[in-house]
Amino acid sequence: MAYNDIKNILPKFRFQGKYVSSRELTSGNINETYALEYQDGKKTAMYILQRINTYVFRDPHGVMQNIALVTEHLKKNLLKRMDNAERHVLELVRTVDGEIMYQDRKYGVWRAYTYITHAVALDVVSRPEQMEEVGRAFGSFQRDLVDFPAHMLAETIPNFHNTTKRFYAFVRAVDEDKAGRVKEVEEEIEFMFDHRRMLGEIVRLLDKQIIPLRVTHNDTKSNNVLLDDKTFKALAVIDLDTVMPGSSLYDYGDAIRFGASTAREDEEDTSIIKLDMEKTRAFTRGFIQETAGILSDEELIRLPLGIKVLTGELAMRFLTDYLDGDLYFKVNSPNHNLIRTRAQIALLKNVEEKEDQLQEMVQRYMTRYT
Ligand code: GN1
Ligand code: MG
Repeated sequence: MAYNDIKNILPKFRFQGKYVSSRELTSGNINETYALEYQDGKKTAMYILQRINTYVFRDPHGVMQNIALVTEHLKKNLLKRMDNAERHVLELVRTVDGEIMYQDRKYGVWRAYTYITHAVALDVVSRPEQMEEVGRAFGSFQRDLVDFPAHMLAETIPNFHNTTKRFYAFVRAVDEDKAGRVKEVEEEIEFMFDHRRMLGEIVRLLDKQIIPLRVTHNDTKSNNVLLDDKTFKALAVIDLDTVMPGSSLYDYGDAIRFGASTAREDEEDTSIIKLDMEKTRAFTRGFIQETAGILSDEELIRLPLGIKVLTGELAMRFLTDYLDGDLYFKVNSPNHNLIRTRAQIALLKNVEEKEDQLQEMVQRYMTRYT
């Protein structure tokens, strides 16, 4: 039960009023997340409480310092174009001691936010218009961080999207075969080897400075954006744990991989997994419009590469974790990471078939919007 997991943590934060109820939110793959309701006189106050996964985030204090800096910066830029940024940026709730997180040997590391109400985070994007709003949200996020001093950010997960290093980690997992699963996944392993060169392409472009390093979100799933629950207009970007120096191609590619697929990330029936071109176009419009004047032509023409690399990267990460015995991602069955791997491979195959269409789309929007 949610309450038992968190009852000792609740008094550590500056939540206003009397505790009423809580429920666990289960869509994230890494942290534990709870929605809390408090009654403050006549007002209902809602909060988000999270336990940070310290297997994944080895430096939780670095993560929280990044978030404090980034939210402050976003707020400052948002207030230049709106009177009230309250529903547009996450706001941390401090601990009773005024700290940005609570840490305890027994209970782990916790942080809290005020809950943005009347909002939805979409695990599945059902309409192109919603996908365009998700594109707008990540595009303006990129724009609002363009003047952020990148050297202030801790690298919360070193080499997070470094697919070259991730390939070595994958090869190591195959060699070690810790969970004895290699024999079941020969085909998937071969697929990754066949895609090795493509997987390293963004890393090479960054190394050669053909495309720039920017402050990026790095986890741009549609459910990391809040939309207004009536108008479906973009409100705020959430899940800022991996905001770090990265590439615009990562943010673009990861968002399409997740939100423009015809199926969920863990769909078992791979025959129904395709890239939805209408949603892809919608996201791309929103993203390119918001980043006009910021992204270089070298980046824009390579957005389709972002989709391939990120889809391949996730296939490789899920497969690596499957081989390691499911240490990193939360799983709800012993095969969950394998199902995810196969789904990403199916999606990547379809993206490869649509490369010409994708290239044409980007050219068209570049002429129209930049
Ligand atoms: C994780 O925490 P969540 O569910 O938003 C992961 C992402 C993956 C995603 C796949 C820190 O994101 O990189 O793309 O799962 N986050 C981390 O669903 O590894
Ligand atoms: Mg998330």
